[in-house]
Amino acid sequence: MNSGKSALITGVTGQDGAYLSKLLLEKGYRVSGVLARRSTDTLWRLRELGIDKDVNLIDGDITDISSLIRALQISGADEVYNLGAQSFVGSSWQQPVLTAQIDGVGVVNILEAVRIVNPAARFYQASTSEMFGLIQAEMQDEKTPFYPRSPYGVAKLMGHWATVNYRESHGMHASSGILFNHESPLRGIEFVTRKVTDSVARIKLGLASKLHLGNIDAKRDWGFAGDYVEAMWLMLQQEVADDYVIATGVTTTVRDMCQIAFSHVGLNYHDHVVIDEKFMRPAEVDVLLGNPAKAESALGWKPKTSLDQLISMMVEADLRRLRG
Ligand code: GDR
Repeated sequence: MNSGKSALITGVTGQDGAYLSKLLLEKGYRVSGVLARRSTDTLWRLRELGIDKDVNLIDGDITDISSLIRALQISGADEVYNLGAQSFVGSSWQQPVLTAQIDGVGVVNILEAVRIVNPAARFYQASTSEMFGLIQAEMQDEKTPFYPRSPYGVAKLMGHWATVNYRESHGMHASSGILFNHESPLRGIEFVTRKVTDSVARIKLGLASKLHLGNIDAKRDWGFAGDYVEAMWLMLQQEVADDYVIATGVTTTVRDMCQIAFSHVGLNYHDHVVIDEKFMRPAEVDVLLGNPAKAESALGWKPKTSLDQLISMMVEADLRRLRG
């Protein structure tokens, strides 16, 4: 089934890029991805989903506008999904300028490239609940004021407002998805859920005994990345571009998430988790809880996967990988 549509994804080798590529391929899109050659085995996620041969990879980088213009010309994209980012909050204190260049100025680069090459293309920006940071309302929605708490959150806020501004200044179909934490078996190992599920599998198999974590009292609204990429696509199918919070409406401490993961294999997290100052952040986002009501009423989108199901899926995948 060929939809005749073409999509370009930055960050195509990341967790969301891989799931979104799969979704769009299933919908009959031609899918191209901007491949930033920064790291080694960058294609493992596309390989795990069995689509590494189906995505057209174009060398480029979000910090290089000329490469984005070229990628837009080659792909002939009608839909552009900007998922490329320095996405680890913790690293943003060590690399604040690079984070600003990729997550802030990079968004202006791609918006400008779209405006020059094909201003009628629809644009999605990966915004984040980290923009709420020090929360200004118990439950955060599209109207909640922002208060970022990390160089990452600050840079993402620039990208968010740039997206709104291109919509309002140039009439572009540019939408910003304010996604709360979303996880999967394809999550990078540096993020807390995957760090926990990988450790749980290692401990269960006798390959490790301790898990060092930072602030386990932090609370997050965790959903499944596979559900969240559907919301991205839905945003670009609307007649009018807009901004949407994508979340589950449930918040859980890192501690309780650990408990779910360890108990899935019959272990007690108390016996294995060690608190390590090294993983504490200079400024923390203590609690996030999103209200996805607008996404439900306007997009017909609802999360389908509970945290229990998500963590079980991740622990099982890590057990399989380590056994294999
Ligand atoms: P986050 O995700 O910063 O919310 O951003 P992460 O999983 O890194 O942290 C979640 C919370 O867990 C606490 N924590 C630890 N975190 C990590 N990574 N490692 C630890 O050992 C650890 N111990 C405790 C953190 O302090 C934090 O409170 C993610 C990223 O994917 C962003 O790119 C995205 O924008 C947001 O989610 C939505």
